Amino acid sequence: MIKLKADYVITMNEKNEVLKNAEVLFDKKIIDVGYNLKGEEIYLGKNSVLMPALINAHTHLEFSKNKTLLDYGDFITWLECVIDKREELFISCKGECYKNAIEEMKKSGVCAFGEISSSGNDLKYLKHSPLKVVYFNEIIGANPAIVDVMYQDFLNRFNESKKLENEKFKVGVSIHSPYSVHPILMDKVISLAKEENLPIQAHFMESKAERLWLDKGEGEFKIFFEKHFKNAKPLIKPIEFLEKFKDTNTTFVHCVHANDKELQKINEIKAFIAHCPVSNRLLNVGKLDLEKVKNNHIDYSVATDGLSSNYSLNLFKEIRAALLMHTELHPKYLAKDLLKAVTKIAAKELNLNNGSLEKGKDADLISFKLPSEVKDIEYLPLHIILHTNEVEKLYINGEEI
Ligand code: MCF
Ligand code: FE
Repeated sequence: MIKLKADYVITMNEKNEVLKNAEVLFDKKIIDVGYNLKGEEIYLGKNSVLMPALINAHTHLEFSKNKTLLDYGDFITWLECVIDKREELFISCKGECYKNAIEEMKKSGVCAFGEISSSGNDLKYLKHSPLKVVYFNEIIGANPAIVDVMYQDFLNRFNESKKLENEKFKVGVSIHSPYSVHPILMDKVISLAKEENLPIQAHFMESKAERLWLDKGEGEFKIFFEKHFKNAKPLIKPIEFLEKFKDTNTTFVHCVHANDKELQKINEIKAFIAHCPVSNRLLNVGKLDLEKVKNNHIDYSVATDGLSSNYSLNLFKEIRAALLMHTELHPKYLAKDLLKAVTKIAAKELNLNNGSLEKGKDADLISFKLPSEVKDIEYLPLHIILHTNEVEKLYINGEEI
């Protein structure tokens, strides 16, 4: 059993309590949070913060070798570039490359991440990850002629990953997007997820081009599809796409160009949004309307996406980018939401039993120090986001990593 004491304890409990000079008692699970708990305490020091460890809900570690290879600034140009360089990037990302990616997340206090796997190449490198992994096997393929082949390939990867499930490695499924997956494949994969109660992720309404293509069959995607496939037509209406995920645990990634009806639908089916602000900026697709997301009562996480569309996997840097980008929101309140986004909400998206310091939750926690005292506790989240890049301690299932 370990008892830690910190100047500030952020619980993320139902009441969203922040406790001053409080203690957290845990073994593999959180046993208690409060004052005068039993056992010998470790005091974390002046201006110390203890909080749930962070969760990076959406990444693509397969692309971790990318630094300067891909073209940023326009979504379709980036996509063409990814198609072109995908193999090269995958082949060159081996042990050290995955290790570095995980290390960067770990240093920033990440205890768990959602990995979108399109090839299965990453499996052997992630099965012994020191961080918890939710491994989303991705399905992609819009051509009806190869639906069966694509599904079989998906199933093979899925079954391989299933064999490795344990306390720290869980499996999910990912439907790449409404423009790139045939509805037959969507249905097959969603029904599998329902049977096995698996979390789902899907990229949705990331670019203006996607909006135009799905609404009208026009725009840059028309040119893109004419180049790659013959007679391509949009395969599904965005609302129909969303409806397919009713009664599942689904996270829609990006949603920058989702309209009011779609946001209402996302709320109605109790789905989540994963917000990737740096990725959105670099691919120059616009900015998620967080005010609308909030007004529609949708819970959102913040994630880095992969190094395919980011320069870093540090999750503190990512939420700082969000804080600076969303100028329409008061920084004090936005900061509060952002900390919740990378802990409690991300845990829900990934079906994990962590993300808050409450009795019975997994003991996944981080500690670090602020440069000086925060008098008004209302400003604590803001100062944490402004002043933290790396953490001092990271515990996963009660073990210091
Ligand atoms: O989230 C970003 C941008 N939107 C879509 N896809 C990806 C992102 N980063 C990597 N990807 C992957 C995706 O999973 O790129 C491929 C898919 O495997 C695009 S389609 C060749
Ligand atoms: Fe992504």
